[in-house]
Amino acid sequence: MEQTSNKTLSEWVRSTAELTKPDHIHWCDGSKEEYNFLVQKLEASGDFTKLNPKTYPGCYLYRSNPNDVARTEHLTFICSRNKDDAGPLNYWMAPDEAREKANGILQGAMKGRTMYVIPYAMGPIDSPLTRCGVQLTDSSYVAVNMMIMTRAGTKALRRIEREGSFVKGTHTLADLNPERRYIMHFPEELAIISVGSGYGGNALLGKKCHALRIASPQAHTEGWLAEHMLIIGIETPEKETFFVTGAFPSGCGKTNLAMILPPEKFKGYKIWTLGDDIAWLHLREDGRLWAINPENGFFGIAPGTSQKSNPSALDMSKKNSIFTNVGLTKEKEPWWEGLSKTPPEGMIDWQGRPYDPKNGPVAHANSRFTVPLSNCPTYSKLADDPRGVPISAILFGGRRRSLAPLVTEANDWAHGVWLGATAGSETTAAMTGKVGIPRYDPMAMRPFCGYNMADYWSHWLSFASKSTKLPKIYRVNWFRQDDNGHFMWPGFGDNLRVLKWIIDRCKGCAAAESTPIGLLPKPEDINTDGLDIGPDTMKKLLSFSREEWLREMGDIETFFEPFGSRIPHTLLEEHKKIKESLSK
Ligand code: OXD
Ligand code: MN
Repeated sequence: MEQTSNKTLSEWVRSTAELTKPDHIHWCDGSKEEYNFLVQKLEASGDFTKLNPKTYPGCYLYRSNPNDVARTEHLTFICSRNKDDAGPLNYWMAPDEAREKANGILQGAMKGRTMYVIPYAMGPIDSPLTRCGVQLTDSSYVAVNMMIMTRAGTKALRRIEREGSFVKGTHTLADLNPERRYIMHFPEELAIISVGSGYGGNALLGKKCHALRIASPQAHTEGWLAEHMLIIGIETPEKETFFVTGAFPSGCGKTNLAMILPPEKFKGYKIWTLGDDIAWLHLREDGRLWAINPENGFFGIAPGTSQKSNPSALDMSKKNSIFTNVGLTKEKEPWWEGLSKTPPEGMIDWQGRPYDPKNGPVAHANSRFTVPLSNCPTYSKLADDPRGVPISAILFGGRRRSLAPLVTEANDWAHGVWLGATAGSETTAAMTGKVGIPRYDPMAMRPFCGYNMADYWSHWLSFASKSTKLPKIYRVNWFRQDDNGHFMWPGFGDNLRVLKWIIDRCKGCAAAESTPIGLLPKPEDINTDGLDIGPDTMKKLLSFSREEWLREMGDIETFFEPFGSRIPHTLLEEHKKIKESLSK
C-alpha cells in the first residue's frame, strides 16, 4: 500500500520489495505503540530477553550472531564514480559493480520476513540543519534501535514529502554470511546498501553510514562539517556555559567524556550532555560555528562502564534500553567486565552459555547499550534546539601511550587542522581486527570520511578565510603512560581539570607557553587540587621530546605520501614550519 505522496519514495519501496520479496511491508510511524509491538515481537521470537522489570524496566538483552559483533571496515566501501574521490584511506568499489554485487544478494533476501520502511530525521525535526533519510530493513532489532537512535516516523516522513530529498538506505540481514557482507555508500546518489550484517554501525544506517560517510561529502559540497564528535556544555560557577566538541576514535571514551561528573573540588561546575558520537557543524551569520547532534540516542560501549568511569551511563541505561552482547546475571540484570570486580555467580555469557572463563569474557568487548538521549541525567534540552549550540573549542584526541602531551593548544586554525589531521591512536574492539595497533586516525574520521581525506582537510582549512570567530582547537591525550606502562593521568571526571584550562583560555584568563608543537600549559596552570599526582608527573604529562617528535614528523610524511598532489599546500606548509621549529 502506498503510504506517501513522494513518488520517488513509493517507487523505491515498491522496486526494493519486488527485488527482495518480503512477506509484509510495515511503514513505521514512530509511535510508542509501534515500538512496544516490535519489542513484543522480538520477545516472542526469542531474540529479546526481558531484563528484570523491577531494576531494569523496559530493558531487553539481544545477542547478535557471534560472527557479527563489530563494524567491518574492510567490507565497507565508498562507491564514488571516480576512485580518487574516495581517497587512499577508503576501500573503493565502482558503483555499477557494487550495485550488481548487492542486487545478487538482495534478490529474494527478505523472503519470510517483514520489510520495515523507516523514515528518519538526523537532527531536531524542525531544524534547517537536519537531513532526512529512509531505511528499509528486514531486521526488527535494527528497526527498534533506529527508533531510539533517530527521530523516526511520520514527522520525518512529512518533512521528506515537503523537501523532496532523502538518503536511501537499503539494509538486509540476508544470510549473515561474512563472505557476502558489504556496507556500500554511494555519495553521489545519496544512497547506502548494507547487506549481511545486523550489527550497530553496519546496520543502523542513520549513524555512521548516513550521518558521517554520506553527510561528510554532502557537507563538503554545501559548506558545513559532518564530524565524529561529542558535544558538551560546560557550565561554570558563574553560570556561563561553554560548548565544546571532541573527536576521539571509537572506543576512546567519548561517551564517558560526554557525561562526566565534576571532581569534588570543582563545586559549581556542571557538564551538560548534547551528544556522544556525531556533530554537524555550521557557520552562522554571527561568524561562529554551531553544532547539532543529528542523533537522538546513545549506542555506547558497555565494558569498562562503571560507577567510577561513568555513573550517568549506568543510571540512564536502567530503563527503556537495549543491551547487545552483554552477560546476564541470575537476577536477569546485564553484566559486563568492569561493572564489578568479578562476575557474579550463575552468569550467562554474551553467547548465551553458562559463563566459563575458558570461553573468554562474559560480555563481548564491543557489547553495547542503546539508550534514548533524554534518559541521560545530564541531558541538555538544547540538544533539541533547531539552531544548535555555538562552539568555543574543538578537541582532537587519540589513545597514545607516549609522544602527545595531555593537552596542546593550536596556534591558529591551520595549525589546529594539522593537529587533527595527524592525530594517531591505537585500534580498539569497535571494529573487527587486532586491537592496540597504532594508526593515524585524522579527526577520528578515518573509518567514516566518505570522500578523499585530502579534500576533507582542504575543506577544514577553508573555514579560516570565512570567519575570525572560529573555535580554538586542542589536541588532548588522556592515555599517556609512564615507563612501567601505567596511565599517568587519572582521566574520567578529572578530565574537567583540562577542560577548565581550555575554557579559561577561551575566556582569555589562563596562561600558555609557546613551543614548537603548539601552546602548552605549565604544570601549575592545571588545577590538581585534591588529586594524588606529583609535580614531576604533571611535568612529564605536559612535556614533549624533540627527538620523538622529529621521528613522528617523518612518520607523518610517510602517512601523507599516498595523497599525492591532492594534499593541501597549507597543511604541508604547516608541517614544514613545525619541523623547522623542532630542528632549531
Ligand atoms: C561507534 C563507533 O559505534 O565509533 O560509535 O564504532
Ligand atoms: Mn563512534
